[in-house]
Amino acid sequence: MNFLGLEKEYTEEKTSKIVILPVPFEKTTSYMQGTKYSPEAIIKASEQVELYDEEFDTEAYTHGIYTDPYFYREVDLDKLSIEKGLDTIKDRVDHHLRNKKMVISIGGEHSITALIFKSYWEKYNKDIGIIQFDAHGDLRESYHDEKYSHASIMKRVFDYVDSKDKVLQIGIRAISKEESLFIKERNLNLVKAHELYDNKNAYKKFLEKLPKQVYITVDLDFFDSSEIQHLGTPEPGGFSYREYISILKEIKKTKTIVGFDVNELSSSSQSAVSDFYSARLMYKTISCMMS
Ligand SMILES: [Mn+2]
Repeated sequence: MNFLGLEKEYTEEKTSKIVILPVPFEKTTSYMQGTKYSPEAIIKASEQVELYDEEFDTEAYTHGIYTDPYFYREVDLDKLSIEKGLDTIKDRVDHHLRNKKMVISIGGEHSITALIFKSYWEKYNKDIGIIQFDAHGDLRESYHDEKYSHASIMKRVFDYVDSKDKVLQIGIRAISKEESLFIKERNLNLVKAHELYDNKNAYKKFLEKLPKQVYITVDLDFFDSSEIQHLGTPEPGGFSYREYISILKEIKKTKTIVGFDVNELSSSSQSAVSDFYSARLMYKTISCMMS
C-alpha cells in the first residue's frame, strides 16, 4: 500500500513530512454500503496520478509521503466497537502528530472526523479551525440512536470546540429541521449550496473569522454526482472539482492548511472514474497545502 506508488526513498516513515492514513471504518452507514473498501481503491487509483502538479507548479511528493498500513496490519477496526474504534484511530493520529507529521486520513465513513480533528485540536492548543465540504450538515444529535453516526460528526465537533468561529461548513443541501434550528440558534458559519450558487464568495465573510491554522474535512458528496458516483449518501445539486479548487486556493491565501481527510466513497471498485477522482482530489489538495 503506497499512495501515488512512489519510489521507496519518498515513502520512509521517518523522513516523510506527510502521512496518509487509510481508515477502513464502516459502522453506521445508512444508505449505500462499502465505504470501508474505498481507502484501498483510492490508493490503487493514485498510482496513476501525475506527480508534478501543473497548477501549483510543485512536486509535493518530494516532501515524502508515508502510507501507514496500521489498520490493515495491526488493528482490525471491524472487530472493535464504534467508540473503541474511534479512540484507536485518534491514538494513531496523535502518534503521527507527535512526530510532527501532517496526517491525511482516507475514510471510510465520515464518523472518523470528529476524533481526528480532536487530535489536531489538542495538538494545536485549540488555535485551529475546521472547514467542512459536505452536502450534509452532520449536526444531528444522534442518528439511528448512534451518537457517533456519520450524520452527527459536526455535532460531535461542537461538543468540544470553544467557539462557533472555529467551524465553517460549505455546500450544505440536506439538513433536518432539528439541525436547521441548531444552525439558527448558534448562528453557525454555514453556507448552503443555494447560497454558494447565488454568490460564489458567500463563504468569505465566515472564512475571515477562522484561526490562521485550518483543518479540512471533505465528504465527497459535496461534489455533484455528474462528476463522482458511488457515494455513501448521494445528494443532487453539488459542486465541481474546479469549484472546490477555487475555494481551496482562496483558503490558502490567508490560512495554513495543516491536514485534511476525505471520506464516504462507497463500493468504489465499480468505478475507476470515482476512485481516480478521489485520488486526484487528494493530491491536488496536498499540492495546494505544500505550495
Ligand atoms: Mn455528507
